[in-house]
Amino acid sequence: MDSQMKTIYESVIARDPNQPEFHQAVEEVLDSLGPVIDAHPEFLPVVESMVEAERIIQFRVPWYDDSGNLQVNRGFRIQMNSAIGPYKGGLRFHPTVNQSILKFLAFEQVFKNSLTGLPMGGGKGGSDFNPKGKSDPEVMRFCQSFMMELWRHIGADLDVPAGDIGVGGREIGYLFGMYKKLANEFTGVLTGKGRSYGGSLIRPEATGYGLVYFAREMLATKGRSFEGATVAISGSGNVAQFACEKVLDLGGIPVTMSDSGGWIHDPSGIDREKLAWIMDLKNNRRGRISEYAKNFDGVSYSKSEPEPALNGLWDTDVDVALPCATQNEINGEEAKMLVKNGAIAVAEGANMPCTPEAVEVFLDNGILFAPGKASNAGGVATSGLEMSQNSLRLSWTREEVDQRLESIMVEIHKSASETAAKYGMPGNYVAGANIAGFLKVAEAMTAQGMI
Ligand code: NDP
Ligand code: 2IT
Repeated sequence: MDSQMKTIYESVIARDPNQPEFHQAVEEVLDSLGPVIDAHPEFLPVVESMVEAERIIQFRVPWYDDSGNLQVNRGFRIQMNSAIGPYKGGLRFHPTVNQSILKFLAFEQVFKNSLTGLPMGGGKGGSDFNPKGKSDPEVMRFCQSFMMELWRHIGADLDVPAGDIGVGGREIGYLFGMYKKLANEFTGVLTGKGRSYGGSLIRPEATGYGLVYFAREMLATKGRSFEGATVAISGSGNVAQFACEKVLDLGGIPVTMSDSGGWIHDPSGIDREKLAWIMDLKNNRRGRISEYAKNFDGVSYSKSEPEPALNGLWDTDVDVALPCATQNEINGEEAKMLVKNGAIAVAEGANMPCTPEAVEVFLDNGILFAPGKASNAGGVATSGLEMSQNSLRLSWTREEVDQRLESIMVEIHKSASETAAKYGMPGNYVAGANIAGFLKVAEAMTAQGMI
């Protein structure tokens, strides 16, 4: 890392020594920015400022469970950067949620949203609430209590949350209903809404579809495609499901999926019928992926270790890997397994699923590697399209939204690869995405007087 960047990195650690995920996300970006600051020394103060959130909101979320007991969770919203548009980014409900994880996600979101070319700043929020095993009324009461505080901090022109881990259509519906009641207005304050109340077609599919569009562009630079390619996918939630669907559309063969309990390997391929079964299992029955191995022949199921990493999923013989579960799920050793097994490309569907060691292994071994802030940007990009439709008070067709999504992903690929080449790191999508995302925000912050 460049010495000026190192000084900034050390000050970030000194300010918040107990935020390892945030440090990791900052380090990855600062590692890329040295050459930009050499070319634009005037942007050094921008870097110093960007690593500090504009505003952090933390609040108590009390709610009553079905047995009448009071439960108390913690809610957050990190408003990271509003230089190029209203704060925008998802809400995560997962027991591991804390300020470090949400700051890392909000920081990534700033660069990702800039890359989409749409006017969106970066934010993230959520709670340590665990939706698993909760009844619908419990989830509803929690969401209503969460919004009872959050509503005063958000707005269609101020901060527009959406889904992330543990927050899907059901939660967005409950959150939107409560916002509408409290604010006494119907606006596009959340994205990922249901179709009947202002949601965009393709938003549920967008992150997974966009990921595969991006990976397709990356593979094409080496004359490769998804046709006949074997694909390892982790996760079995929103991003994983629609990544799987688009891989099938493009002629690929998905062979793995996972959840926090373990992972399945289906050597004959997860076809459309099996994928529909997984979608029903996960979205309606809220069951475990282990059931897949009981339901279909020739499938192996392995339990995960307590940690998301080191669970063996990545030691499969595949051409492409699409990690779509959570942060730090592929470590250096697992990256080496993918290299050994002949993988040609890794594209991040999740946010920061590859550790810095894993990324180094991919780059050193000439594996095509797409960082999440570029390859999973299709979700938030389509959220941006939902905001546009809400402002226009009309809705576009599936085809129109999908075409816009696809062209945004093609543009992000182009911008990341051209920027990497311009700064002397051809093929390095990490550097390309960080630099391209940074430059737009840096110009806007400078023009606005660095406030
Ligand atoms: P979902 O909640 O729909 O699915 C998450 C999946 O990952 C589930 O299968 C879940 O298993 C698994 N998972 C979550 N945490 C862990 C863990 N600690 N260890 C092992 N497995 C885990 O979330 P999404 O699909 O929306 O999000 C997945 C990733 O994609 C996240 O990193 C998110 O930030 C990122 N992302 C999401 C976008 C979106 O539009 N939704 C946009 C861009 C990025 P289980 O059900 O057992 O918990
Ligand atoms: O990480 C992400 O980009 C998301 N969870 C989607 C955010 C959004 O506002 O659609």
